[in-house]
Amino acid sequence: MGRKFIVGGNWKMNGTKAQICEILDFLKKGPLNSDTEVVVGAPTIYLQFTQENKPNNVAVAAQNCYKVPKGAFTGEISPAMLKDIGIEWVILGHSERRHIFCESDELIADKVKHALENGLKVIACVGETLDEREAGKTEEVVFRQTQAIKDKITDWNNVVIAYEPVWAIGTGKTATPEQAQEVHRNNVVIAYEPVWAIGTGKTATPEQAQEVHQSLRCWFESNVGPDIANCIRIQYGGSVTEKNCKELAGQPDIDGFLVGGASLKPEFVQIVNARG
Ligand code: G2H
Repeated sequence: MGRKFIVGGNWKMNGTKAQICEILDFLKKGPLNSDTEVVVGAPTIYLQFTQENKPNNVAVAAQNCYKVPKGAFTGEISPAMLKDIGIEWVILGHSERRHIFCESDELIADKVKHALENGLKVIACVGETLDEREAGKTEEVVFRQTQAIKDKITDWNNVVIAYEPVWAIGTGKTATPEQAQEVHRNNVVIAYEPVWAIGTGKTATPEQAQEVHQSLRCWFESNVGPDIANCIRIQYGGSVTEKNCKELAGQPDIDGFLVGGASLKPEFVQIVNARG
C-alpha cells in the first residue's frame, strides 16, 4: 500500500479572522492535488471558525491538547472538546511546545495516547537542535522521542480501538480487520522537524532529511515491526517553501510536510502540490 502524501499547515500563533478567510480562500481556489491529504493547524480560538469555513478537501488540526478529558487544568483543552467541535487532528510534541513550554517526552507521549484513545488523528513531532546535530546525536534524540511514544502505545495496532467508520455504525456492516488496520495505520503521522531549521530559513538538504527519515523508518522496522514501518507517514518540517518542496518531496521516505511560515501564504498551494 502506498503512503498518501500529507501536508500540514501549522499557523502557530498567527492570524485574525480576516487573515484566516484569506488563507481559506486560496485553499478553496487551489486547485489542491486530490492525492494529497491537507490539514491546517489553527490557533485554538479560531478552530471552530476554521472548521466552519474550510473547504471539504482540507481538515483542521489543533496545535496542542491535554492528556485527560476534563478538570481543573486552566488554559488547557481536551481531545473530547476538539471532537465536540468536529476537529479531526492534533499536532503534538512540536519543538516549540518541547522547548518554550518545557513539555517532556513523557507528557507528549501521554497526550498522544489520550488523543488517539479519543479518536483524534495525531501528527507527532520529533527533531533535534543544532547542538544535538553537531554533537552527532540526531538519531539518539529522534529515537528517544519516538520511543517515549512507543512506550505508551505498546501495540500501535491497538489504535484500532477508536476506529468507527460511519458506514459500519448501526448498519450491520463491519470493517474487515484489514480495512480497519489500513485506516489506523494512517492515524499517526510522525513529523521530523530539526529545530535548527524551524523558522530560520535554513532547510535540511533533501539528503539530510532523507537520511533521518530513513533512519526513523528503520527504527520502526526494528522496534515496532515491518508493516508499521512501511505504512507510517513521516513528514518533514522546517523552513519548507515553494522553492525547496519539490526536491524534498522526491525523497523516498519523505511522505509530506509540516509547514509553518509558508502555510500562511498562497504559495502553500504549490507546497501541497509538490508531489504531483
Ligand atoms: C516548523 C515549521 C512548522 P517553519 O516549526 O511546523 O515551521 O516552516 O516556519 O520553519
